[in-house]
Amino acid sequence: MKSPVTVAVTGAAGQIGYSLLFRIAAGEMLGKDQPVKLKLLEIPVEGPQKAMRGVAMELDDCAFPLLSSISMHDDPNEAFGDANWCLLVGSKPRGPGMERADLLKDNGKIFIGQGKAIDENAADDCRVAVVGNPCNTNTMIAAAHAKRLGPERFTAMTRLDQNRASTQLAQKAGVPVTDVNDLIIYGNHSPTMYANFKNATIGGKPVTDVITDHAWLEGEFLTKVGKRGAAIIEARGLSSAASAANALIDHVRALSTVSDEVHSIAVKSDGSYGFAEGIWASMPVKTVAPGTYEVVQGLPIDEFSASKIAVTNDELVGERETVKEMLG
Ligand code: NAX
Repeated sequence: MKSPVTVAVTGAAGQIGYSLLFRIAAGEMLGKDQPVKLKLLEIPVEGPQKAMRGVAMELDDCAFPLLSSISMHDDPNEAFGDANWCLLVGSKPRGPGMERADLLKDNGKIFIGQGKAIDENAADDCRVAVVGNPCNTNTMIAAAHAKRLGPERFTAMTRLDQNRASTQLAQKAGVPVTDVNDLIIYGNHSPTMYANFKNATIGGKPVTDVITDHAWLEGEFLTKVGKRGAAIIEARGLSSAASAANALIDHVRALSTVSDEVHSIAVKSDGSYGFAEGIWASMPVKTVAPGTYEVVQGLPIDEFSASKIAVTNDELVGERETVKEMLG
């Protein structure tokens, strides 16, 4: 039996947490032979703390063979202690009438504290994946407050956008989603993201050869993917939860598994693909060692793609400007 991997999850009483924790405990994220210790974090308020205790009771009631232990916390320093993976799901939702800038600043404060707590307490090999929005910029803030762990350990999730876009292409082409490859999200996890269909393939052929309605690709497809989160809220009355949890499972599994598969992760930009250096932007990455990625270089970017990347880059640069006093 392998020794357990410690996974800390914030926002454990939230709706993504409720879809995520059971799948981690069932071995779907780190493997069916990999025991896990779960460390759950919630805000120090009785309602969420009580709800978290309920989730832990249900985890107990599943008798998962791979779940070695569960602990519950209201202090990030304890929750992140010895963690090999920190999954930062919890953050404050945008309230009615709240400006995006206020959300950035409010949530930024959470990620200053969590970045420091991870850096001071987590295991040496710790990897961090951020889901809580605005996730790209929250990741930048957390990484800015980590001195021991390098910025390459901090990633933000755009896998849900990749999964959404791949399915839209498959449905339009009338093929199974497994026929769609190399669909990569560029930029921010926001409606400005660019789902780069130009380099993607369907059944090994360029998407633009299979789907000849190019106006749909350049228009409705991109808008649909960018606004899918809002469409889910409209339909369900709640934001995406099971699909977000599923995407985080995919994100961590892809990042833990060495392969030639190219996947979308928001990472610290080194200037590749026209992104400003130092922002966290989604790009094509390949996993070269467990937990370690490389940005895939040299993929062709035509004028249309460059113009889309410029828009999402500008938004990310603007977000960095809004939170600049939080970057240490
Ligand atoms: P919920 O509001 O259901 O749950 C969030 C939980 O986080 C709450 O229980 C809250 O008490 C807790 N929390 C807040 N601040 C915390 C802190 N400082 N430490 C620990 N816990 C804290 O939201 P849920 O639907 O689970 O969504 C969580 C986050 O994911 C939101 O920010 C949401 O915007 C974001 N999303 C990101 C997606 C992505 O693709 N990157 C897609 C889905 C989702 O919208």
